[in-house]
Amino acid sequence: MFCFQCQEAAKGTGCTIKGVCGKDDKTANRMDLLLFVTKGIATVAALLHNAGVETSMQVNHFTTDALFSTITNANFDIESITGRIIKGLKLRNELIAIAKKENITLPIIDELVWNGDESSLEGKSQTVGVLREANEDIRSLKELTIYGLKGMAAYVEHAANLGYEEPELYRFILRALADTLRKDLSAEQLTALVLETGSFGVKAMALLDKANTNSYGNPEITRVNIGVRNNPAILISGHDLKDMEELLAQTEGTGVDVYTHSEMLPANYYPAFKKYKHFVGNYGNAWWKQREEFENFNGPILFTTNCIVPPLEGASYRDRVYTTNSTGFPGWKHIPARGDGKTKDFSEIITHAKRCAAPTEIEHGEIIGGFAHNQVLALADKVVDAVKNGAIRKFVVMAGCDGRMKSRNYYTEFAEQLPDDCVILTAGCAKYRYNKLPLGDINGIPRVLDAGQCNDSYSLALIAMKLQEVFGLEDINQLPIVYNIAWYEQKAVIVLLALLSLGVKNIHLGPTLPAFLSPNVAKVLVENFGIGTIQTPEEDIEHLIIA
Ligand code: FSO
Ligand code: SF4
Repeated sequence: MFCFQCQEAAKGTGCTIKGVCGKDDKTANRMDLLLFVTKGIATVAALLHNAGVETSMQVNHFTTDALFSTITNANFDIESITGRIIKGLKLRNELIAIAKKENITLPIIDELVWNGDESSLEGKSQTVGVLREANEDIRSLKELTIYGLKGMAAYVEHAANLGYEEPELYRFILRALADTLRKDLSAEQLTALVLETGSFGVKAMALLDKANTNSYGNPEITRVNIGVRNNPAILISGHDLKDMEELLAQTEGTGVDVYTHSEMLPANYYPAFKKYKHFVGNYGNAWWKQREEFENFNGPILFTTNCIVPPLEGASYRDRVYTTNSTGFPGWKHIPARGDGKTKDFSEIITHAKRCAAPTEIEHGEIIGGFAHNQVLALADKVVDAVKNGAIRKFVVMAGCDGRMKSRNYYTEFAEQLPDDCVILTAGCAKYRYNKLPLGDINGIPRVLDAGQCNDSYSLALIAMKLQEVFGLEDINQLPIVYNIAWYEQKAVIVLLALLSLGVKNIHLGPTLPAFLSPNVAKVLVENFGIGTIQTPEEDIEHLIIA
């Protein structure tokens, strides 16, 4: 195996024996093979599209699901990855048959020729990894594109689950994926593809924002309970709001409470979910603390997306975790997709919850959030006044992910040491590093404004654009906003590429730069976009805020 897609890549270069995330080598290779098959599908689909031939929704959905299921910490279940490969080969062959009928000449590439049966999957999977591309700069640009596409696929899938789909997004994903197989693209052309991926990332986040807010209302200022009640309960993790809605509806009146976990915390901010009296609040922290927190939760846990941490051998919660969508874990029960026009069936989890004790309290109190674009813009006058009269010196965008590396204490220390006249704008699970600190407010504006999930970084970009307009600035970089972003997995990659495509410069990225950036590609990002990494909190505050 060779995998270097996330921030935890072993030794800062890549995992080769077993993933730091817990992914074993066979599963990692099998994921490479799934991407190999998916790239074949994308190649034929893109050629069909060029010839004006439509492809089915099945192609779109297969592709986004394949990309999503290979995101870090989403799926550890080799069987479910294998099932996707077999389904993918069938789909690819159907597309090839259509292309032949249309007299479209297909390239002679392994991705379209190989037709392995199940016995050959393992051998083949060892030969199709990212190191197949020998040129490290070309590899870097292609993988940067693919990781951006994985993040985008996640957002597109969530929007689709709410009934919001845009053909141009699917077409782009397929075309870009096909382009990563081409041998004739130069480094310059691939750099352009990376940036184009970022601009489609903006569109994907905008679509998901529309899907979420049209379905559930605009997030609003909310005090979220982090304590517990005495009823048995279900903990829902991940990002999928459609699952959240259906779980709340199906648990209503059953005596089973619902709590959010990690990236699902922002579900508390949506008006449509507030009507449920059994929706208690949020339990626990960012994804990487789940081993301890799940022990204490006592009831069943539902993963709607990443981040899963493989449980320890003797973990008491092993038999009370459920997955759905692109997630999977060997031995855990998987809740099947909803049939057309039907809801998912969560009855087994609800019955399971009734057998369990109520959660053990691990924290008490409230946290505040709900500062997505609509809410912040409703406070725009107050915010603009505070900037004009000097009460707010700077905004620091600290969106992104949290992770288990010790070096991430930096973000807590940075937040603690930030001068009192600075406000943190956040989104994603990065917030758990500082959202429970007593950072106070500035004239009633909390010093940590949480917009929501990582995809709600879109809100932060909208807020910046609005402020640019209000202050009459020509360039978004003239705003008193600095960017100190923490990344972990591929959804943060699409957020980063989206910000770059919007013209945001001088983003600081930590705790380390991606292993998949070759020195030359990193140099291009530094020279053209001023991308930097982090130093100490003291040095960075001096450099970003004070200087
Ligand atoms: Fe976190 Fe995991 Fe949102 Fe990611 S829970 S790390 S960027 O999946 O998705 O912030
Ligand atoms: Fe390693 Fe990250 Fe890949 Fe897991 S996802 S194998 S930790 S690089």
